[in-house]
Amino acid sequence: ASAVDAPASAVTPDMIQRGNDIPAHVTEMTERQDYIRREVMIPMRDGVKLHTVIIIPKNASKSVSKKAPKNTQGAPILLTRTPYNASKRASRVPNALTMKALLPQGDGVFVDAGYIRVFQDIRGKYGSEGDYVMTRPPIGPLNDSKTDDTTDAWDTIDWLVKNVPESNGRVGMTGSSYEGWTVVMALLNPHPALKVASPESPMVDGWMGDDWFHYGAFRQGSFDYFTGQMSVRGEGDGIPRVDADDYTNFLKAGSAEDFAREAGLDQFPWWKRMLAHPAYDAFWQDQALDRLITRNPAKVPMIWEQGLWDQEDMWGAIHSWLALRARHPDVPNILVMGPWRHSGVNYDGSTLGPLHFDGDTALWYRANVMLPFFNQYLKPGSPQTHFDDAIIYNTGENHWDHFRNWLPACLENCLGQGTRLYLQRSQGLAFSRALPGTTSYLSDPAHPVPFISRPYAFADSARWKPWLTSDQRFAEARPDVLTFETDVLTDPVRVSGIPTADLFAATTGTDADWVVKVIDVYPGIDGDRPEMGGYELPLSMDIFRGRYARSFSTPQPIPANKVQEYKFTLPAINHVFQPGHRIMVQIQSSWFPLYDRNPQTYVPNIFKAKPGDYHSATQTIYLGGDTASSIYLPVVK
Ligand code: PG9
Repeated sequence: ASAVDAPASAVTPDMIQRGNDIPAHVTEMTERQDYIRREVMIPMRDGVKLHTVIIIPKNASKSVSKKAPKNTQGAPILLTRTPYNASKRASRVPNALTMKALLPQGDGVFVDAGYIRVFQDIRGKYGSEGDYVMTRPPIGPLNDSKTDDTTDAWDTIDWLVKNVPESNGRVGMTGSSYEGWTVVMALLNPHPALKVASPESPMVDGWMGDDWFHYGAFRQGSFDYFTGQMSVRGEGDGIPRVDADDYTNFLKAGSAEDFAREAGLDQFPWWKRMLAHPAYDAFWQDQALDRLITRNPAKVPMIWEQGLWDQEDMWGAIHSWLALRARHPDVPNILVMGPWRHSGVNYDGSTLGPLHFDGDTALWYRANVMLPFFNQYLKPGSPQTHFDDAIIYNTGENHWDHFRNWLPACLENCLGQGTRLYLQRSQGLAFSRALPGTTSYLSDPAHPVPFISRPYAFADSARWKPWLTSDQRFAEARPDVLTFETDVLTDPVRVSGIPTADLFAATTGTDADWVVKVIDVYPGIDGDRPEMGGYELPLSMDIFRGRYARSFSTPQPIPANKVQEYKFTLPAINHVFQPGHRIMVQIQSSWFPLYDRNPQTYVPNIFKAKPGDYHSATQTIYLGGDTASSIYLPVVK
């Protein structure tokens, strides 16, 4: 008999499909998880509600027992306020069984220590209500509303300590980059329950050296960030490209504004504000948090953290730490710099690019510094910590250094501290004063120097993250990059601090960019790691837009063919150049497409430079005599 012939079987009552297939309560799925997840909308003082995800270890609720001694009741809260999707931040492995798998790698030590973890979407992003303003300035001249991320942090902490019964009423804040910025904002007027904070690579001054500009040179990778962040409340897309190589895409477009216009960025109020403020005017000064944090310093103990190869926010942590220490030495204030890329503190810190470190340096820091420091203020009865005020990885000897009074000379300004390493004739570099002379190169904006070997796309995060460690031999090979190097070192040269570039230079143009790099050149042959033979490892590099040599707020044309001094600090280093290595300095006038091209003819606003404004210029670096170009290296005797 075929199936068609099969006699119909009788319908029994259990086969009837009625009612709701979604049960009123489902408990089984979460029963095996070792945490409880709550999603709440926390009301702010103006009625706007912010979406907040609270992850509570199940044993935290058990600790809230009447029988437990009072000071052990409840768990502390670790809070991160984010523009990057609180739900996603709190679900590394979606629906994980364990809180450790659920939360980001960096949270592991806090999970083990029984913390409650909270992620909140900032105003206007993802699940939160309200309007979004890019790194919304504090209430004041640039923000005439009654709320900012200081009040939002306050209201959130107030709600959490009153409405999370498993909490012990104590809150710590952490977060990297934009999330680090939210920590600094909370510190401008902290809620009394905020007991400790760690701004990690915080975005602090977008003009001087964090995400948007470095000393006035604009970072063009920002454009994809703008569309990603501001085209929708959730996650937007980057900008579509014509070519696989962003060198080609940006060169063909023209000025940064030309690229932005083609990409439709005119629609974004934030870009319009930026376009109108290329110089360090009140728009940037009044939102630079390293200036604001000293006005009303929180007494909250804090650890400022950043990477030694932090490709996004190199400025914020160290400058805030320095400013606070100078004006308010009584505020507990530690600086930690590890051998990390941007936000690398929260991942595996065993390697970066070609470099191998002494174990997982990031985990070491989280477990041995950050957690005990947070415990001290958040878990009553925890041991007191006794950390030095600067804990900096030594990238030449591969270990941590602990300093009691790091950068003593930097209380007001680090400019010009250290031993002068002079640029010499015939590409030499030495601590002795150079013979007078000059050396020149032709800088052509039609053929700018790439910042990384081509082809490169900003979307390629695997290359972006470690790019500050990339071998500089590709640049040395170009005729428009000047290279100076010492003899092979016979003794170690220990450096610790903030180098200063001090160039005496002339240009045939009326504006110019100056890129200066301090590089460790490895011995030519490395038997153990052949790929490191002759490697040119950058330790400290930056770019300076020449029009700002006299004033950051009021740019001026450079007088053509006249020698001028350009003096600016470079990112901090803590390194030993080993015997057999050489110290190298490279100088060039473009770093493309990371930084927009300087037309080399003075125009009021470089964003608006026209094709006819871009001209080749001969750049001449002066050596020796009264105009001896040098690098101030923070050499430790
Ligand atoms: N560096 C990123 C950023 C911070 C603040 C503003 C814009 C970008 C970040 O990693 O969050």
